[in-house]
Amino acid sequence: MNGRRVARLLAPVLLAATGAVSGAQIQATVTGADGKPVTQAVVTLKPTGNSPVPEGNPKSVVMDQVDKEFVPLVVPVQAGGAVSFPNKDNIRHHVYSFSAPKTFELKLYSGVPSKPVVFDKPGVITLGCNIHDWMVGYLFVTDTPWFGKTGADGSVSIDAPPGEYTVRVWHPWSSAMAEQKVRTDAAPAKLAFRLSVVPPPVPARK
Ligand SMILES: [Cu+2]
Repeated sequence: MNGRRVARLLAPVLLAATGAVSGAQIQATVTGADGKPVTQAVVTLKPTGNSPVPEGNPKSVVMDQVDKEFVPLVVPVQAGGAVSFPNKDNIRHHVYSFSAPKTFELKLYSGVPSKPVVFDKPGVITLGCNIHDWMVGYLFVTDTPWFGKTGADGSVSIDAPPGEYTVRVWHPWSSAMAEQKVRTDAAPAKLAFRLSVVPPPVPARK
C-alpha cells in the first residue's frame, strides 16, 4: 500500500476527530427585505447568561485599498486584533477613523504602513480617506472569538463549543441588529435572519 492510499484512508478518520474537537457549527443565512442574500453581514455568537467568553487568540486581518475604495467593505476583527491597511493603488491614501472605539490616522502613505493598528475596544469603526471623500469602509470589532461574515450567498458557518448563544447580525447598511438565541449540541444549527438593508446612494467621485 503506498503512502497516498494510506493518506486517503486516514482522511475521513482525521476529519471526524477534528469535528469532534471543534464542537457545533452554527450556519446563519441573512436575507434582506427583498429576500435576496445579504453579503458582508457580521454574525457574532455570545454565550447567554454568565458563561465567560474566552479571549481566544485575535487574528491579524487586512483592509485593502484598491481603485480608491476600501476592500472589502466590512472587515470583522476580534478585540485585541491588529488590522493592516495596505495601499494597492499607485497614489497615496490617508486613512482615518473618528469612531469612539478607536480614533487614528495613517498619514499620506503608499504601500504597506510599517505598523498595523490594534483595536482593543469592541464596536464599529468607520474608516475614511482624507484625500478621497467617497471612500468608506467598516471594521466591526467583536467582543467574542466566535464570529464570521456572510459570503455572496448570504451565509456563514461558525464553529463554537456546544452551549446556548445569542446570535447577532450586523451590517453597515442596516440601522438595527437582528438577534436570535440558539442552543447547540453536536449537530449543526441552522438560523435564518432577515435584515432590512438599504444601500446608500453611490457617492460622486471627484
Ligand atoms: Cu484615498
